[in-house]
Amino acid sequence: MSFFNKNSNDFRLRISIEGAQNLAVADANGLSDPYAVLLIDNKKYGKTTVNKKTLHPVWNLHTNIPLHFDKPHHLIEIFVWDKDRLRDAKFKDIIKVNKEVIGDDFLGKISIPVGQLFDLVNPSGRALEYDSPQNEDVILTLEKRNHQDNVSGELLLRFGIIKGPDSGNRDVAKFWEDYINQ
Ligand SMILES: [Ca+2]
Repeated sequence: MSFFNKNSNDFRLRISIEGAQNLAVADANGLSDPYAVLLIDNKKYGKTTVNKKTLHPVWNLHTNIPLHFDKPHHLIEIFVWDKDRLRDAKFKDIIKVNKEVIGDDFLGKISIPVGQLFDLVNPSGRALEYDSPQNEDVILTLEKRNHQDNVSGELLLRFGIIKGPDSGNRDVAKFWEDYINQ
């Protein structure tokens, strides 16, 4: 039997938003200025830089998320947006445009229940260490919020567990199983 001291676990979930490909066109120049935002249970955990004038951004944003048994995470969401450069517009132009134009354009999202995360890399759903040789990039199709959204393309991610100095020899897969089934 294995039972962790639930007050002293020291595992983190590392999520890398590597980039995206074949994104929708949001701007008149036939390109977009994409960036992505990582949310977990509606809390913002990371935001990439804006890649200007491309449909194939490379971001490489790495975020390490502490995993605590007393505050389990449930839903990972990544939103992709097109940045619109308001700063370059003159004030008289800004007051002319309507709200629809001012807001950044939605380019797609993905939602992953935390308990199903490792199903994406592993048929067994068994958790892997981030640097494990068995770990690999995951390509996920971007989804719409509603049928009017102009969405295309895929998001490139890598994720895995990283062990902190206090995690000792504890098994990553067993830790994750306990974490999601608590
Ligand atoms: Ca733009």
